[in-house]
Amino acid sequence: KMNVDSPYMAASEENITLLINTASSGTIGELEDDTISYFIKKKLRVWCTQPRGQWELGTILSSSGEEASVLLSNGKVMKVARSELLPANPDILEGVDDLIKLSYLNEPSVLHNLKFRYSKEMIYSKAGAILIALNPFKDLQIYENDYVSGYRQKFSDSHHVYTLTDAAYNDMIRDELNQSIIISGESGSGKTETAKIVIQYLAALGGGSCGIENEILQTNCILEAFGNAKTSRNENSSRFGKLIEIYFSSMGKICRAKVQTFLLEKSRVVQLGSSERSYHIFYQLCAGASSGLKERLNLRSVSDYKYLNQSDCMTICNVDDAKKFQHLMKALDTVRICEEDQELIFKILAAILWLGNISFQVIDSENHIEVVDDEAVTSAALLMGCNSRELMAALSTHKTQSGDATVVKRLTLQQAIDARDATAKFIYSSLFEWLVEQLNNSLEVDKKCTGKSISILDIYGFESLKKNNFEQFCKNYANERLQQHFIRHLFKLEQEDYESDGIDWTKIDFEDNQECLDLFEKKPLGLLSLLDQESSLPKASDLTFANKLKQHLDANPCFKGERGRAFSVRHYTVEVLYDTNGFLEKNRDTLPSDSLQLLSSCNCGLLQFFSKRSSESQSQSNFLRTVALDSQKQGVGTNFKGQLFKLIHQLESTKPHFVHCIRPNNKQLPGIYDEDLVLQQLRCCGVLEAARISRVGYPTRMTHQEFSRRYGFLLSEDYVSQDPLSISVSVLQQFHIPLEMYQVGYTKLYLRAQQIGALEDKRKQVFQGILGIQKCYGGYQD
Ligand code: AD9
Ligand code: MG
Repeated sequence: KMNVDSPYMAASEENITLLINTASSGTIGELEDDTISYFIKKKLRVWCTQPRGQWELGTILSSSGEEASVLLSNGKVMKVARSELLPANPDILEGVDDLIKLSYLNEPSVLHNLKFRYSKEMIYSKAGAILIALNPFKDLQIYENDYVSGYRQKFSDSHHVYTLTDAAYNDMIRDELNQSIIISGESGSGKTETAKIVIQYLAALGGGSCGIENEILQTNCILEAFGNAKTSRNENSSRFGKLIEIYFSSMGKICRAKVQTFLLEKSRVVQLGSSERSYHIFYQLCAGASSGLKERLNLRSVSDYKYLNQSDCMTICNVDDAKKFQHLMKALDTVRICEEDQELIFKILAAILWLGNISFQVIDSENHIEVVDDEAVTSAALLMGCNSRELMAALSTHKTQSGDATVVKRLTLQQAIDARDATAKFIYSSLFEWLVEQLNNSLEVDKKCTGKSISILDIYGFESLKKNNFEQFCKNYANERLQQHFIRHLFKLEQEDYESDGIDWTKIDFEDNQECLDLFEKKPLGLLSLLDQESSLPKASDLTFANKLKQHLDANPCFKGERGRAFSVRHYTVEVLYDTNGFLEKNRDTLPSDSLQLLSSCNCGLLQFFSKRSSESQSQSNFLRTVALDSQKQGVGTNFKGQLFKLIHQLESTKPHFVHCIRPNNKQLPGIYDEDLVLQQLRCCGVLEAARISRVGYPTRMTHQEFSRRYGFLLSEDYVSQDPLSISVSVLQQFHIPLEMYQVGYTKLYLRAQQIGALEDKRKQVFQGILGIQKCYGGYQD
């Protein structure tokens, strides 16, 4: 339906429906310009840009030249430049469940729509292929068992994580293809909760007799205890990325699972920001250990340990750490970690806490130290299974070999503190890795099961803080990589697919982030390579690193050298300012050879194992014996890059389903919708572009063979053609699918949203008629 006044829409003041003609060659810019003329002429509702960048809704009263008088909703009349106006959607579209249904997909309209839905506790919406989830910051009664069965049986078609998970499950069964559910969003936006909801639904769907679904849920509980912590943004913030793969048998039942983790934030073990805590497990252990266990570990309260009491925050409101500890013990039992190993884990945790209490005394003018021989040393040594003299020596001296002689050098205060903290970090991260392995052993219930899988990715979101350092650098790089995966999937692949199949496709501009990825990844002059090069130079410092970046990268449009040790990166989201302070040390991540030797001599089997494995993986280089990174050796950043490449490669062989979580306010409170904050997140994730492409695109694609096989039998009996393409076209014609609702490619049929549903209904009806069955299971099952 076209309107005579505007080529782009069929409009009346009450009801505006369609606007885009896909075959039009007009650009989006031209289109909006014409639309505004139309709005001014018809005196419709518009969004007016306010000086602070926000928008207010108003109605055009009159116009002259480039200005219009607008009646705002607060009764005031304002003169607004034409360029500051954006079309508003008609009332009838208030709160639509999919942003692609909005006639005008501009920022204020999207913001307003989500706000409207949030105020009605409708936290899920779609933006074409993406599910948007707004964190409600309160328990909504929408996840109970009756909801699970309701969504499974499709009694409800409202958007929900359950709908998306159900689709992934059905796609996996139908197409025999691995699926992935990629959950992104900023810290505190609800990624981890969403991942749990996905798993809960899959557990309900694919639960079998072996109880593995419960083990998966308990695995989550254990990972959270060891890998989550209270931060200023989120009381249960994941400080690692995770991918959980859940495998299903041919009967659609869960048969095994696997967890992969990425880049645990080690520094948290030894250093905390204000109002932040270390990993939950430390507080749970101190609060919940039985008196017997406390005695065996010589365990004190949280406030007695420096690693924990350096922050002003030791408890979390409404969280009972002791009770959580009881849950954890049960979870460890469920995943069959034996009591002996549990005791070992707790022993190692207590040893880390006592290590943190070890202090040093300066003994000369050159700041050399000796270890204060107190309860901290004896307790740590006892728990680690070593001699306290040896522990003191490892933390206060550095031994090197010179010919046959051993040269012993005393450490300075800073070196000793670094050695102690490096040891604590190494032990904790090794423990975390080992634990993940144990969990995986337990989740491999049916090793032989080679069925298909659904992978759930819950990875740290993009971060732009006041002060950004190595951790943000790695996280933001990971987000760039994932963003490219997202762009590839939604934009590049779709477009290429349409074009190569010869269908009419109006090109849509989208931003690719390859330039920014190159800034990180190029060899030898990318951020990660330069970081490794600098890490291999013994005399290098964070400042020389910053200077090197400025020297080599200043011409790159995504890079900006800043004053002193700082630099900025223009990410796909926003520009982020990084401080190189600590970059080299964190990238090298060295454990002094003296500490490593000490660990190998401990009579605690786990510590011996950690040190042995570490020496083996480093044995090709002399990495641990020098302060600088061996030139052959990869630093933490490059290693992480390798992990990410593997992850992306793995995801590329799956059909992705995207969830984007949004944090509506910084207060972690229900009912508050901070427009600026939401907008900034929407801009960061490309939701608007994605919605735009889904609207003009054809979300359903089937080869002519697939289509004719599935629907060909619906044709009347006298239809004779055997050619799949002709059969497909005849089916569409027979069921009066409007011409603008599909396109016929060389190999595939492209259908607009909802068309396949109509055909499926027809198919089901015919089946029911033929077979007399009341219910056709699942709709898409053959
Ligand atoms: V981080 O990057 O790991 O710091 P996440 O994982 O994005 O972050 P998380 O899932 O931990 O955020 O959610 C933060 C908090 O929001 C939770 O602890 C809940 O209190 C709250 N939340 C999130 N999603 C929901 C939900 N669907 N229903 C109720 C929720 N509360
Ligand atoms: Mg999380």
